[in-house]
Parts: sequence; C-alpha cells; structure tokens
Amino acid sequence: MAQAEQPLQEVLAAFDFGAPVVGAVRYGCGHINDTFVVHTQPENRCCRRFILQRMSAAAFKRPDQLMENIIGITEYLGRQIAARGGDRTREAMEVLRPKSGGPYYTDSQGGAWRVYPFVEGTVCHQAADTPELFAASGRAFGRFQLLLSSYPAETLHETIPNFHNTEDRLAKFKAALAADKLGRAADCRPEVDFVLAREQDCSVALNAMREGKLPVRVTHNDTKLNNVLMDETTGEGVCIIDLDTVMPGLVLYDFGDSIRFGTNHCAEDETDLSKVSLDVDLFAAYTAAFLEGTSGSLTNHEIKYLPWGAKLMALECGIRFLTDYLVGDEYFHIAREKHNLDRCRTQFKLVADMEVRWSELEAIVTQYCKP
Ligand code: ADP
Ligand code: GN1
Ligand code: MG
Repeated sequence: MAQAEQPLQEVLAAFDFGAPVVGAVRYGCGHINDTFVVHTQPENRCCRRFILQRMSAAAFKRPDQLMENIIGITEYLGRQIAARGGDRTREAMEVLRPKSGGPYYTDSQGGAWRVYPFVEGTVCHQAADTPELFAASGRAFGRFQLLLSSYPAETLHETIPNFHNTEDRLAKFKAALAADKLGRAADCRPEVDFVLAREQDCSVALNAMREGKLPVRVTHNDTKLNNVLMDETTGEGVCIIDLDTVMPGLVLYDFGDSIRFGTNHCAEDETDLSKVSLDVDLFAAYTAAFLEGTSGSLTNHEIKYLPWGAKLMALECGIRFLTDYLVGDEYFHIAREKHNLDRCRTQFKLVADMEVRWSELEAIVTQYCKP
C-alpha cells in the first residue's frame, strides 16, 4: 500500500459523512496534496461524494495556519455569495470538520487531513479547449479577486513564505545549482543559462510593488484552469478550489498563473516542445474576461503590468520545476524520470514565445486602461 493509503481507514473513521462510506479512491491531477474521492450511500438517496485530502507536509509546514486561512476565506466567500443571491453551497468551498472538532484531522503518522463536500454537476478541465471555456475561468478568477477585495489581508497566514517572490525563487535556484547534490546540472545547461540570462526580469514586479505602483491584494496564487470547477451544463465557472495559497499578493500573479497554464494547448509536461506555444487569442480572451470579473477594480498600472504577470509566472514556475529537479524532486509529485525537467522546458518555451510576441500582449492589455 502506498504511504498515503496506509492510514485511510483510520482517517475515514474520523469524519462523520452522514452515511456509510462505500469507497474511497485517488482522485484528480494535483501536484501537491494527496486527494481522494469518498463515496457514501445514504438510505433512499443517491450517493453523496466528498473530497478527502492529505495536505502536503513538504509544501505546508503549518496545517493549523493553513486551515485557519481556509475557514476564514470560505466562510467570508459564502457570506459574499449569499448576499449577492448566489448558492453558497455550490459556489464556495465548505469544510467538513472531523468528529474530534477543529478544522482537520491528524492521523497516527502525523498526516493532516481535511474533507470538503464534492461540488456536484461540475467539470474540472485540464486544458482550455475553447476560448469560451478559458474566458469563463477568467471571469471566475476575476470575480474571486473582487469578492475578496475587502477581506482583512493582515489576518491571513503566509502558508508558504515568499511563494511568488521571484527574487527568492531565483536565489533558491542558484543555491541548488551551486550544490548540485545529484550531479544533475549537466543535464540542463541550456535551461540554467535561460534563467541566468533573465535575472533582472525576476525583479520587475517586485520593483514596481516597492515603488508603490502595484497594490498588495488578497490573491489566490495558484490559478490553474484545473483549480476552478465549471458548470457541466452552462460551462460557466462555479467554484474556485485549491485555496491553500490564498495570501496577500499581486493581481499579476493570479492573471499570470492562469495564462502560463491555459494559453498553451498541450499539457504542462509535454515533451514535444514543437507543440508548446502561447495562443495569443486565448491570452486576449482571458484578459477581457478576467477584467470583466474584477469589475473595473484594477488600476492602470496593474493592467499595464499584466503581460509581466504572465511572463514572470511562467519563468518562476519553470525555475521552481528546475530547482526541484536539481534537488531530487522533493516538492512536485513526479510520475517519470526527468518529469520536472520536462515541465520546466514547457514553461521556458512559453516565456520565449511571450518575448517574441511582447508588443502584441502589451497592445491587448493597454486597450483596457482607463483614460
Ligand atoms: P492540489 O493542491 O493537489 O492541486 P486540489 O485541491 O486542486 O489539490 O484538488 C485536486 C483535484 O480534486 C482538483 O483538481 C479537482 O478535480 C478535485 N476537487 C478538489 N476539491 C473539489 C471539490 N470540492 N469538489 C469537486 N472536486 C474537487
Ligand atoms: C502546484 O497544487 P496544484 O497542482 O494546483 C503548485 C503551483 C504550481 C503548479 C504547477 C502549492 O499547483 O504553485 O504553479 O503546481 N502549488 C503549490 O503545475 O506549490
Ligand atoms: Mg489544484
């Protein structure tokens, strides 16, 4: 039995699912947490499902603080959604507390587990097959940003310190390169050089923030397409999930992380780089929809820097994959040899594409600046 499966029976017994559990199986494509779907069978009703997750101990050192953030955010979102006439049970996540109380359960091996009701009638997409689908995710992430615009940011814990601090990511990469503890640097000289040629870029958003041009907001920070559940009938965004990294940040991070994942028609770990490219029409569709979702609340500086958000999130993500490759794949789940190096290469291909098409990206965002 794999490590995560071992305590499953103990963990299932720790929660009251309201009906007998009839099965629990691995679920989803996340890179960080261990996710299971739990099937229950209420008498005279159809099966009810739940998402059970073991929070990654490698990523999250303080599950107590992480869950305090999530309880605060989900309850706040629930109130905002209800006040606007929405369905809070579908549009906001909800935490099912363990029988012992508290927001999560710690198993006898020290693993931290949480449960959410499964949001039914939704689909989780791994790729943006149409501009409409990608736009719907943009509206949902923009709206998420808007709904949290008055959330007391100072009460949030930094669940992963310096998460999108690209300067810090660069420093960690350099340290891993200098140590080269597994002798893997020789496999990735072009990727290493790609990063070193872009050291200055790593400071662009942070400099703008330090100069007071970009405000700190509450951001999601992990806005991949597969972190929004879409209505299976209408195709609209229903519920933003994966709230582990909701922290104070720059709006560029949320915009950029969606772009780096969704504007490329193939998977993040595609090995045929000739298939990996930035679809500028998808960039344009997402920009329009994201700004619609934020309902005019971004400043002109924020809008102008959106292409930098896209480039920096792709560059930073590639740097993180490369660093993890160098240190021995400690953070991101891998399914094959050199998996993190393959992922890094797709990100750098996107960065290179963005550089070639930079003036087009700038022209797209500039049309939304207020006069
Ligand atoms: P990770 O941090 O590892 O990416 P996620 O929280 O994104 O973990 O969950 C992994 C997958 O589980 C998601 O991509 C989605 O398919 C599914 N999922 C998570 N929460 C829910 C939910 N409340 N309802 C339905 N599906 C969910
Ligand atoms: C992780 O958790 P998941 O799979 O949605 C990671 C993101 C990366 C992404 C790359 C907490 O996202 O930062 O951009 O992988 N999440 C965390 O696919 O590190
Ligand atoms: Mg996820």
